[in-house]
Parts: sequence; structure tokens; C-alpha cells
Amino acid sequence: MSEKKKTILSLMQPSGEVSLGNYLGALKNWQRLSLEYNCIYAIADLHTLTVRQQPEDKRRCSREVLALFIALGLDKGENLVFAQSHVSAHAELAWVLNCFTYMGELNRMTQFKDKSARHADNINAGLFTYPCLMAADILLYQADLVPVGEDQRQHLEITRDIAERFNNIYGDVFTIPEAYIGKTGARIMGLQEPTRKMSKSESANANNIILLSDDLKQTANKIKRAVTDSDNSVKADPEKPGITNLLNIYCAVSGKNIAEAEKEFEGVGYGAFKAAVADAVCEELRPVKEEYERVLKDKAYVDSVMKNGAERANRLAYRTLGKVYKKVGLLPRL
Ligand code: ATP
Ligand code: LTN
Repeated sequence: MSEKKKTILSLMQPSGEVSLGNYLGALKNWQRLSLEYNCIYAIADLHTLTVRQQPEDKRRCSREVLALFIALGLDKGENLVFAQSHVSAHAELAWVLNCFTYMGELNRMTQFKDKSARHADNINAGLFTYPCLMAADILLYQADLVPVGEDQRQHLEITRDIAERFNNIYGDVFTIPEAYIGKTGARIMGLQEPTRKMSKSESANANNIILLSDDLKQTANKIKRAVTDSDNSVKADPEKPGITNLLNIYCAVSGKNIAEAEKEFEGVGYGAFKAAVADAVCEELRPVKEEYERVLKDKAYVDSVMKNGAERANRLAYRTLGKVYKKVGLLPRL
């Protein structure tokens, strides 16, 4: 008998436009995994409430990210794509988990410290208990593996701690999830500031970040204008963050490793190297953008995937939530 497929789960916040960093660091991996595993992907729209945003922008952005998931085929077969806020069990389990999480644990979260420093005027309780909602996202679906970037590793650790604590009291209720840090999940750095990650909320200079909504000419120009050093050899080197970043981007797109890429560009000047990276990135993004634009226009189709995804997700999530409510001693619903 064939082994049961493992469950992979991940969410992305619809907090702005999707960047090349999000695509290469997360979505491209998700797409590859979606072919092999039982996958659950959602937009973390409840999580985005921790930072103020215009309601209209939030709605547009949520729709765009869902359309991108669909364009990448993340909903194919048995896989699920939906919006977190459409499955109320996320908020319900998060409340229970709040009661099994200590202030001291939440105080240690580096993302909380960073975000509260950046949004000093809005250090809300949601920002503090963010990890409990994220733990609920994961534990509701008994996920085995969670593909995340390095920045989310600490959140996965706390999820495991909370789940183990709960299981120690009540028996095996939750599957203990593992982080899945993909091999092509390279950290993509800013094109103008290659020592800092390419980030949508911290890219004041438009040339620092490639957005999926940029037209391909803009994309190519941004790569051609990327900051490099005055040397002229295409080698990955901590002293040459700009060239290293472009090499990483090239590898993530082409599937080659750094040594192979360095060999390919031996003796090639920076100008020609940048042009080759720009071509490779544009070739990668062209079909994705075309399909994304097509899907985004088809509102009824996006709605149907979202509705179907939420219905199936609700059934799965309530199975776990029912078990949890029973274990903690809530009265059965009659
Ligand atoms: P923000 O700028 O608001 O922090 P972000 O662009 O960093 O947002 P997130 O929504 O925090 O994106 O992350 C979504 C996913 O994309 C996460 O899995 C994260 O690890 C990944 N990711 C984000 N930026 C990069 C990057 N520059 N390189 C690789 N992966 C990235
Ligand atoms: N915190 C994550 C988004 C996120 C998530 C999750 C990722 C919310 N819930 C569950 C994996 C599993 C982020 O900001 N990238």
C-alpha cells in the first residue's frame, strides 16, 4: 500500500504587492511541493489586521494574491486554496491556544520586537499574540511540514512548543509540524541595498524591488541598474553582496547551483552578466504574469475556487476544533 501523502501547509499575508523575493523564496517552492504533497495554502488576511491598512487596498490585495495562487496552479487536484478569515475555526482555535501560551514566550519573538519598533504608534495585542493565530493555522490541519523562510522559523518553534504542551496534557491531539526550508528558498536581497532583504514594506526606492506587477521591461531595467562593485568577476563573495544576490537570483530561476553559474559566467563582464540575469528572470516571470492577469480578470472563477476551498477547509478544521473543545471540557453543541 502506498504511504499516505504528507500534509504541507503555508500562508502568506496579503499585505502588499507580491515581490520577486516572495515568488522565489516562497511561491515557487509551494508550486513544486503542490505536485508531490497534500497541500493547503491560504492568505493570512486576519494576520494583516495587526497593521493598519485601507480596507479597499486590503480587499484588492487579497484578491490579487489568491489569483496568483490560482495562476500558479496551487489549487490543483486535492490541494486547497482559501482565505483564512473564511474559516472561523482559525480565530476560535487561536483563542484556546492563547490560553496555553505564556507571556514570556511571546515576549521573546523577534518579529514582535521588530514590528513593535517599526510601528511604535500601534503596538496592539494582535501583534503580540500573532504566533497563537499562526499556530492555530498550522495545527488545525494536522500539517506535517510548513514551508517558511528563515524569518518564520521562530514562529514554527513556538507552534511546536504549544502543540507539545497541549498534547502532554490531553493526549495526541495535534501533529507536531516540522519547518520545511526549501533549497531554492534563497533570501533575495534588495537590488539597490543588497545587504538587506528585498522587502515590500521597506523599499522606499522602487528600483530596489521587483514586483510581479512590473512590466518586463521595467524588471529588466531594474536588474541592469542593480548595485554592484567595481571588480569585474562574477563570483559569489560576502564582500560582493550585489553580484552574490544576482547570482542567487539566477540560480533560483535556472535551477543551477552557484558553482555552475560562476563557471557559465567566467570571463563575462558585469554588463553582459546582468543582461543574462534579466533575460532569465523575464522568461521565468512572463508565463506567470500572463496567467495571473488572465485569472485576475475572471472574478467568478477566483470566487469559485475561494468558496470551494473555504468549504473543504471548514470541514477539516472543525474536525480538529471539535476534538480540542471536547478535550478542554466545553459543553457539546446540541
Ligand atoms: P514585509 O516586507 O511586509 O515584511 P515580505 O515581502 O517580507 O513582507 P512576507 O509576507 O513576510 O513578505 O513573507 C511571505 C513569504 O515570502 C515568507 O515565506 C517569506 O519568508 C518569503 N520572503 C519574503 N521576502 C523574501 C525575500 N526577500 N527572499 C526570500 N523569501 C522571501
Ligand atoms: N507569518 C507568516 C504568514 C503565516 C504563516 C502561517 C506561514 C501566517 N500563518 C502559517 C506558515 C504557516 C509570514 O508573515 N510570512
